[in-house]
Amino acid sequence: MKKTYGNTAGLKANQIKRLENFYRRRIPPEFLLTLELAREICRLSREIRRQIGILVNRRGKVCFVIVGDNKKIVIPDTGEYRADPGRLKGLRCIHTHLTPETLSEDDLTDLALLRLDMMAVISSNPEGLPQKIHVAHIMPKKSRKNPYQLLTPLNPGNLNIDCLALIQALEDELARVSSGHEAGSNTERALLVSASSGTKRQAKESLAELRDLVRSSGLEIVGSVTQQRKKSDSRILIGPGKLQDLAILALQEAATVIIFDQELNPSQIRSITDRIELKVIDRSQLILDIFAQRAQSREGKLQVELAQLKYLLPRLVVKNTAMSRLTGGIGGRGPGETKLEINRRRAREKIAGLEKAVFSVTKHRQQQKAKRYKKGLRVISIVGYTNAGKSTLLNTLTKSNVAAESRLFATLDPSSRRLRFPRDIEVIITDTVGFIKDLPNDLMVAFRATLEELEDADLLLHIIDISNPRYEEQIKSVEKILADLNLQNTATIRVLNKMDRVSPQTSTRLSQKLKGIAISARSKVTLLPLIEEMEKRI
Ligand SMILES: Nc1nc2c(ncn2[C@@H]2O[C@H](COP(=O)(O)OP(=O)(O)OP(=O)(O)O)[C@@H](O)[C@H]2O)c(=O)[nH]1
Ligand SMILES: [Mg+2]
Repeated sequence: MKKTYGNTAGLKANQIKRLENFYRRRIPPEFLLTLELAREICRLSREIRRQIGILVNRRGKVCFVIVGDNKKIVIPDTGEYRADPGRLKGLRCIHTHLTPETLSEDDLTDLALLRLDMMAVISSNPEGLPQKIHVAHIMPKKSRKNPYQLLTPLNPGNLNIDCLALIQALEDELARVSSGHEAGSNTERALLVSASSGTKRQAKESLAELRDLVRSSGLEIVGSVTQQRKKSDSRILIGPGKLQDLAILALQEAATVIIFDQELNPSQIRSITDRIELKVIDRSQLILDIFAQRAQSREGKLQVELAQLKYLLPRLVVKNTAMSRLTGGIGGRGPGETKLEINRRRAREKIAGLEKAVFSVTKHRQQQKAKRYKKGLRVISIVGYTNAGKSTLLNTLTKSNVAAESRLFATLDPSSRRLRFPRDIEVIITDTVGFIKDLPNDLMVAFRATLEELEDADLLLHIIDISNPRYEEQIKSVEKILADLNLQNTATIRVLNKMDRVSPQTSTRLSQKLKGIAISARSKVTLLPLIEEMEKRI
């Protein structure tokens, strides 16, 4: 016999037995509940003065019996039940209230967060006889104001509501509304969340960047939710009402992952995934994931995997629901499509191994560098925000073809080329990984070795995409990272790229304001002033 969940302390043996007996009951598929079962639940609930709830699957089987206190029940972890994107849970909850009242706010929250088929409440009169039954389900259509449908209250004598057909119609409608989503398709559907404590404008710009990141990562964006917070709620970052909106939107849009623009600490991830049954990742994890997809060289792969494991380790909690949802797809992808190892002990061992490996690769590279140094070649390094046009500039300058793409973090592995100036000086010019604001610390540490190459640069070209509305913030982020790397005193030329995308006036004005040289990295002729300046400085 299955055990009863919840607060059974102090119940008599026969009461526990009666509770356990509910597991034996079968409800015909068209019925919400049988009258007999309704009566027994109400009688017992009165007797023990606690709420009683049952979770019933679509075949009419009682799968969970729960006892609460006089005000609420707590639904146990139903994790092993299906939670396919855009589908309901396959379980409905029917529970008692001791005072005659309809569905409470908490009931509706549970309905949404747990994606229950339905939520029903029975109240009883003092004799323990069931009164009207209130039932709600989620609305499949996007109506932000009224995401729930309340059925006309049911008489306990008439509980044939064609229950199974109703639930199936609901699910069909959900599937239809979120069409475009093919069942079984591999593209993840992301719902973005920004809970910013900055200004509205900052939040908007940051979310725009998150969109670019998500697209670069190959996910589909199905919606976004924003909340402006004075002080972020340390537990779940967003308010309970917003979390509820989020759960319903995720269901309506068949989202498979929720991505926060803000970094979530381990306990926040846990609190959120305790409440909402969906994979939840943050911006840092998204960036790590993009890096994992892009890493080509052995060194790059090792560094990314190290960063991922270090990031995940403190988030591998005892109760493993948050992470067990992370086993596939975004957030669970290691470089080269290997699944991330998500066992704590093995993660630690692996980190130690990776650190050794990174060390030896780095050493090898330093030896190579020493050789180059002997030849006495000067080094120019191209740095800048991701997607600013660094690789394009390298290509145009040296007629090579390093992959340049309109996605963030196209380049991960540094590449070096020789460049001969008109006056016959030869230098080495290197392209580097792009920078981004709030670069995850673990990544920064992991890429330190790569970035330390920049120490050897005799000259830095800081590429700025002046056609990007966020260029000012991007300059600040890049300069901050350069300062972190102790490079603030290295000779630097500011290169204002993509001048072809702004008016000539703007480009002239910005050249003066930012004290830089405007170019269009795609067109060789625009590079002459830059080449001259480089030659002068070298
Ligand atoms: N219109 C215009 N587009 C440019 C220019 N320079 C680069 N681009 C485009 O901007 C996009 C990004 O260029 P990349 O050279 O890959 O940028 P990156 O700085 O190397 O980016 P990451 O490697 O991702 O950090 C590509 O689609 C380029 O074609 C330019 O001068 N004008
Ligand atoms: Mg690049």
